Amino acid sequence: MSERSIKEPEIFFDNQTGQLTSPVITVSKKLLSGLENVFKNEAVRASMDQEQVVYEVECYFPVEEGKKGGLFWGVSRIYPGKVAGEYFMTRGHFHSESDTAEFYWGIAGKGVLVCMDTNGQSWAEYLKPNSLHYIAGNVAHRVANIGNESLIFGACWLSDAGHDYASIEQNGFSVRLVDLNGKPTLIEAW
Ligand code: PAN
Ligand code: ZN
Repeated sequence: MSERSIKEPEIFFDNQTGQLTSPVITVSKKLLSGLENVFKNEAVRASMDQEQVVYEVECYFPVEEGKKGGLFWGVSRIYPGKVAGEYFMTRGHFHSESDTAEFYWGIAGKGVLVCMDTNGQSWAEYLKPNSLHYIAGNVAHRVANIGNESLIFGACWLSDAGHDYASIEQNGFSVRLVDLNGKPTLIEAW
């Protein structure tokens, strides 16, 4: 009988803190300077500290982008803050490859996931620790932090999904999430 070795894992994910530990992580940071025209009040965004980090994403890409059949994994952290009453949020996107779905799940903090289909119909749901969200293909998705602490959520998507930011840059979402008298409120944007 020959003995085979059992490998130690190289990648760790802490479900409580969102800490991803891997020899191969890709980190991207979005500063306020990189979010031109994302918030309704562009003048206020432009007048704020442009070096402020709004959100960052740590990703594990086990295969090259565009490869069919692979999976990507990421953890996003949105810092608390607002631009003229509108909560700090991700840019949001459709996937470039039509009909590629994604899972999001809440890890820490309080947020709202805003979705929009290709007809401009929007809906939103709270994203909180342990909540699980299936985002169907052809549905644009964005997350806003409605709390006073960092909002952390995980994501898993197909390696050939790609990101289409252009449609959202041109038209935005049909709803916006704003603080109205201390309450997160979804309002029509179009
Ligand atoms: C997520 C998002 C991440 C950042 O990993 O890419 O939360 O949001 P934006 O990409 O809209 O800036 C995901 O949805 N991947 O497909
Ligand atoms: Zn996505």
